[in-house]
Amino acid sequence: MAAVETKLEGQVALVKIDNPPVNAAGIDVRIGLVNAVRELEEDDRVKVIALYAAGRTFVAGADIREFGQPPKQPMLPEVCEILEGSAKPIVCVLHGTTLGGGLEIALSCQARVGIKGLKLGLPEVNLGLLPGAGGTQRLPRLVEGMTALTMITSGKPISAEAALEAGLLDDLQDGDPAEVALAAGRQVLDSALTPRVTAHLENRITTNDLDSFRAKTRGEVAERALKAAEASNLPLSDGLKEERRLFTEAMASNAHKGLKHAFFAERAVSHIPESNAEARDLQTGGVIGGGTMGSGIATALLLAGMPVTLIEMEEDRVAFARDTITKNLEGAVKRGKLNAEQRDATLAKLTCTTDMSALADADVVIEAVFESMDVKREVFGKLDHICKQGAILATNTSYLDVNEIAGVTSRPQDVIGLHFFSPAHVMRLLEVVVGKDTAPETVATSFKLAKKLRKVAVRSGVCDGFIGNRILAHYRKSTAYMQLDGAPFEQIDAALEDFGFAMGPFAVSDLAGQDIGWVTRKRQAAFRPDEERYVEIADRVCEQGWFGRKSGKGFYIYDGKNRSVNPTVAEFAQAEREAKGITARSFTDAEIVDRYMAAMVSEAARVVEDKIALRPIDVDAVFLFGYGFPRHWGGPLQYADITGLAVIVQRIEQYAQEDPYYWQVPALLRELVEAGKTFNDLNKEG
Ligand code: 3H9
Repeated sequence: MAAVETKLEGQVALVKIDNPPVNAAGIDVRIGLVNAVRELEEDDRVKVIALYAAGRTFVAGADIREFGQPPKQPMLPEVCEILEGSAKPIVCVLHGTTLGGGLEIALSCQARVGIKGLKLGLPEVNLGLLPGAGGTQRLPRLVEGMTALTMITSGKPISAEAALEAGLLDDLQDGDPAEVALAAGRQVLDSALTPRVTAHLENRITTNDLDSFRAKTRGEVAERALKAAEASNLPLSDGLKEERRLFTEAMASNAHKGLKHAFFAERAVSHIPESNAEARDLQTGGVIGGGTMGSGIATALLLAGMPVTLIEMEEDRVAFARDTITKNLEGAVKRGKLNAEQRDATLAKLTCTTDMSALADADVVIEAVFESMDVKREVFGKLDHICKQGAILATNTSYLDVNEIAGVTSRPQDVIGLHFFSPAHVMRLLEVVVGKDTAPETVATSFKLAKKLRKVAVRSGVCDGFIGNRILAHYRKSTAYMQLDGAPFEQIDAALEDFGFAMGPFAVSDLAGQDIGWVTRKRQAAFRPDEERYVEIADRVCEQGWFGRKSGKGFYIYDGKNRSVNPTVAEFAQAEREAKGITARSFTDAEIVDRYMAAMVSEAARVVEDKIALRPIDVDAVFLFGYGFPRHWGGPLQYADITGLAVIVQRIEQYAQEDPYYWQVPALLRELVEAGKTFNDLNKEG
């Protein structure tokens, strides 16, 4: 099958792009388009060219997999110039998601017809880039400056209706792309559609537009995109040159490397060994436990259109759960995800009861009760008796042994961990924890469920904390060590927020509630190795009843929306230093980030080494979608690749001079450095 095919219908030449899955403008499409236009220009029978695409969408952009590879001619900017310079008018019919290079192709044609449901956008900034095939120069010649600047710098798509109103589309139709293309070609022949060459139109970005965008545009990526758009004031050929220069600069940036990796991470995680197993159809859901987590999970299932039965122990807890879910759905109305009618219809699908036998017909039951093995064992023993055969029995535990939980049932093949992140109806990550006896069908069904819930599912093996919390438990200690050694906690938070985390680790503890970590530390005390350093500052804080936001005080003091540093924390730190004979020293912000990241990368490498995660990119996805990891770094192991693995090893070895127990170079990291490989090489292998 050729990526581009031509067919004559009288004087209209239909040119079809067919490059599944998303018709990306890879080399075959580019060559095909150039050849088609060249041949049709010579064909006297043809008066109009109508360009469209097969499948679910018109071209969704340049082929991202080609980025970073040696360039293949013709490049997309040249293809666009050839389309724009065509001796015969080209009308382009757009459907699905016409994005990036796809929209740039359309901008270079002489007329554009949309098909209802179409979305159009220039999402290049989401990849750390800017439109690089004339988008920053041609779009402002077709639409008003403010619209063009918004699309170029935000990356957000607009609807077909908005595009029609803005003048980006000449017409909007309903129907099959091939039929609409033929009709559009005939409209051009009949002069019902007037072709225009975008290059001949005036740029519509004004000085005022630029001033207002300069005032609000933040960050290297958007600023670079704005600069390119500004060049549309120049003659088109000069503007295109400036766009190319800035695009090349963006391509070499770390932000692009990280963001491209994040794009692929979201998709790569669905490639699992169980992909070919038959996934069951899940129509109805059950949730046990109506606390924040259970109610959030129930909300997520309801928002995916599933009827849900929620079980709580006491009647007042049942009422609380229903109330929480109602509030969650109200939030969805406020965010524009539901209207009032849909909210009511969704709530009508919820049953809250104390009677566990109501779960008998559920296709999937997710347990979200108190984190205690005894409680979980009891719940799963009951589920084994109540639930129908073939139902998925899932635990939302965040660290307990899924194999032990499965072991109390007569059907461990149907038991799996589905670890949601709070708030469960908002956070995108779902860790799918596969036990030793979990059947491939159960795994495949869980991934299908995640898709229905619009979550990013990542496959994890069984270990304490699975992928995310295991790594978190390790690197979180590095912040306590730095705090004891002299770095004020607010400096640590600020340095990491500056690096790109939405919140520093101490602010996160305050938000989550410090009592949770305190309970865990007490539980672990008996098993803590003698060589391990232990920092007591957080315990002192908890002993005062200062658990964070919910008690008005923690590391910070909270006053409505404002927070200030709790000065007593520094006193606790100093007292512990004096007791342990430690002299406080200062840390630079860069050192704080280096240590924190080295600790995170160490445990992440061990998680890959232990085969808890399938690939390094799975760990990256966990952190991007569940832990607020800065997207422009692409995840902890992509950060390690960008920084250089040898540099990370060298840092760990340097820190190990003061604490050889905590700072150990993982074997995998050392092997990669010795072999001159990166984590991304492992992604390609696996
Ligand atoms: C650009 O255009 C630069 C130009 O300005 C200048 C050039 C000089 N390339 O998301 P899905 C794959 S930058 C290659 O699951 P959906 C994807 O990896 C580009 N592959 O489907 C996945 O593969 P797999 C600007 C691509 O229906 C499969 O297609 N454009 C590309 O949920 C299915 O994808 C963008 O940034 C691509 N461009 O969503 C648009 N796109 O099955 C990026 C997708 O092996 N794409 N794949 O894992 C999207 O936003 C979504 O894919 C889309 C479909 C909305 C189109």
